[in-house]
Amino acid sequence: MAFAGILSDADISAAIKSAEVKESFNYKTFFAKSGLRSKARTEVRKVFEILDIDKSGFIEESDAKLLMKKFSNNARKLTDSETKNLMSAGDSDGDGKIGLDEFLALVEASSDTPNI
Ligand SMILES: [Ca+2]
Repeated sequence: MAFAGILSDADISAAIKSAEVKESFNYKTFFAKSGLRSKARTEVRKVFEILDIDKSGFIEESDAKLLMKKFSNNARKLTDSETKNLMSAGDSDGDGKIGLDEFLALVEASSDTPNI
C-alpha cells in the first residue's frame, strides 16, 4: 500500500467506496473519508509526492486521473469530467496544474467541519 503508515486501510476503503460509481467523485468527501483531511501537513505532503506520479513537482491532469488508483490499485480511474472538476477546484492560480500549496489548500477545504 502506497500510503501505509499514513492512512488506514479502512479509511481508504471508505473513501474509494464513496466514489465507486462513475461521476460520483467528490474531492471533499474523498479527502475527508480517507482521513487525509485530519493529517498533519508533513503527511499530506508525502501523499502529494506519491500522487505526483512523474515527480514533476505538480499534480497534472494525467496524475489527477489516477488519483484513486494511487490510494488503491483496484479503484477506478477518474472520468474526464471528474478529472477536470478536480483540477479546476485545486488549480487556484490557473496554470493548469496543482502545486503543493494548492494541494494543501484543497485538502484543508475538504471538510464540512473546518474546526477539526
Ligand atoms: Ca496551479
